[in-house]
Amino acid sequence: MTDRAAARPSGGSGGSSPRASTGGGSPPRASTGGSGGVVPSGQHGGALLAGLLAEHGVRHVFGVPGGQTLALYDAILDRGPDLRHVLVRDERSAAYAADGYARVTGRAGVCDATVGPGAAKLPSGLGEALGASVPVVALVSDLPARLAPHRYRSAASQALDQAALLAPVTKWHATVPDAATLPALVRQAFREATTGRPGPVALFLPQDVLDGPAPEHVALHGSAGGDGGSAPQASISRFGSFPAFRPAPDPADLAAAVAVLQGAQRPFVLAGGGVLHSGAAAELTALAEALSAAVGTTLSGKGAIAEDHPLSVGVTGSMGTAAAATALAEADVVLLAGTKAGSGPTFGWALPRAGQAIVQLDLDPAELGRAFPVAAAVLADARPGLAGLLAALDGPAGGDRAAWRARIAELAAAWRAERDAERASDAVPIAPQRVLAEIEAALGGDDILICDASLASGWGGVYLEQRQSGRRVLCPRGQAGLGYALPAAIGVATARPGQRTVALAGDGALAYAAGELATVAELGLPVTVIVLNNRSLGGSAGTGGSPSAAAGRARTSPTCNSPTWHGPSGWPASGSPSRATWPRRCAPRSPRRARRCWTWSPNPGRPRSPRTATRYGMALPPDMEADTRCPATPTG
Ligand SMILES: Cc1ncc(C[n+]2csc(CCOP(=O)(O)OP(=O)(O)O)c2C)c(N)n1
Ligand SMILES: [Mg+2]
Repeated sequence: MTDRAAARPSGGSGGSSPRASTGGGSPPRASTGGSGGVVPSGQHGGALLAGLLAEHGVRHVFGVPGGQTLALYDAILDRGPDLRHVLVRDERSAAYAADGYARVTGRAGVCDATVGPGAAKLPSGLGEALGASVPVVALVSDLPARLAPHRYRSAASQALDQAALLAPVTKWHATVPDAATLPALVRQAFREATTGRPGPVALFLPQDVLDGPAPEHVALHGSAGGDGGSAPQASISRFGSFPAFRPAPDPADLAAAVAVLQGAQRPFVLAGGGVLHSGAAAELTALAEALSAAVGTTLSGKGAIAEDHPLSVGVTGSMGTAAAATALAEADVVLLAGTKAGSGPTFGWALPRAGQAIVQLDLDPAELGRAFPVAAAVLADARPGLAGLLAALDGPAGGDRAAWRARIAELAAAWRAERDAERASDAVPIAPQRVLAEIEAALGGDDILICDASLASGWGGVYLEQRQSGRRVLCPRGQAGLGYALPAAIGVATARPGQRTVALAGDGALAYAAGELATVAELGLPVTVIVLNNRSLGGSAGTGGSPSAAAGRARTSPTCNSPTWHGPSGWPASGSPSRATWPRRCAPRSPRRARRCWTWSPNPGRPRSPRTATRYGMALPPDMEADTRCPATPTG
């Protein structure tokens, strides 16, 4: 046992003694360090777990300890600096940090939480990762076997049914029954997280498994050590990254998809986060060029194409650009690439609409045709899928699309002109559009902007032009929970200490994560926090509604984000058509009024007509208002 392990209180808040539960086996010893080799006899389960993390290429673990996880903490210390623990202020932050870390590294993010109250903080972050298909491995301690049967009578005050709590926010979860099974289940956890559609997983680790002796002679497959002569290294380490495999498309499916795409006069590609997960921006751009297709992205897919590319129309949907909305409405064929095609980017599934042929490419077979009926479907990882489509194009695609290219250029130019006029604002208090222009000017190509939920995502998605492809702007679109940006920035900055990371949050969102300011300061992370303070929970008021949509025309800015709508004063400027419809009691002019804002609700019980749907966050092109397929609810 290391000194640290020897000194720690047995059982911590769980109050159990590891020796009691494991029969007082031989004391765990310090690990050997390094990332491979054979776990020497006499080590504890925590050391074995740390070795298993290392064999998957894990460098950082985000979390908050409890008495039940200290063996893991000991082992991480022993493996430093190759493996480091990042102590955050809240397990929710740990999960968000692991999510941000995964999004920018392409490796599974890892977080830890202790049994009961620690586990209870994880669902926000794991839910975000589930919705955004991000691989996060949550290591959650559990009661030791000795106490587990007493869960029903509140053993150790931590008698939570953790599996039931985390099941809805994980792709897979398992309890490790004993140390002998630990290697297989840790490896399965990474396999589940990074294969197919990536997602979060939870591994429940009873305290006696972590504290008790590890099995003898477990071979670890690490980059720095031997593999004990068993499985080749790549077979395990690849599951630390995603996509762990890149399924290739079926040629017959490619041919069918290409037949639809080639017949298009006005093709549009809607690219989602799957394209970035796959690192397929180059393939997407090449295909769009070959097709002369307009390219819009979801917020999660921002960066799938450089936004100054002549075919780019920016972000689509209720937090998107007018150019994207109009191009999508005018297209005759739409390729959905690596996107769930959820309500946000599709205007509540109103676009694409009936009559527009849809081709869908996705890694998850269950996605194909889920949101929209499709004319052709391709099951593949985005990179080989897009490359396959390009290769299958037979000669010049669909004849002359010069008119469509000109139309795309016209829409993009009009949008940019309007955007730039807004960004040039010298209003005081400062308009968010200008804030984004300044951020754009200040950031280098590799720097990262992380937007919080609510209006910050719309501002960042639309008013920062990302001129380099790749994942440079992160938005929490999996769950859209407030409080994402700062902890995710901790994950990003930990992964990329050489780059600048900017967290952009509303005043409400920052309050969720304010404790993490101390983490940033303590660790000296290169994180800048910018608060868009409108002194209100602006976006919660029905996602703001769209003044111009209510007036029957397409928006030219994020639906919910016009400063005349939700600006720093929180009060619509005179002349806004929204003035008549916006509930005046949500104007946070005074603290008293701001308080009322917290309780305002857009008649949740009342069924919504298409018109009210547009008022609560939809920005449809002019002829679309009566064709809303689903009165979408706003998301933060
Ligand atoms: C954890 C969580 N709780 C509640 C919501 C609902 N919600 C959506 S937007 C919003 C207001 C956000 O206010 P702020 O962060 O100040 O941003 P603003 O919209 O004012 O720019 C709320 C409460 C949410 N998305 N997440
Ligand atoms: Mg606010």
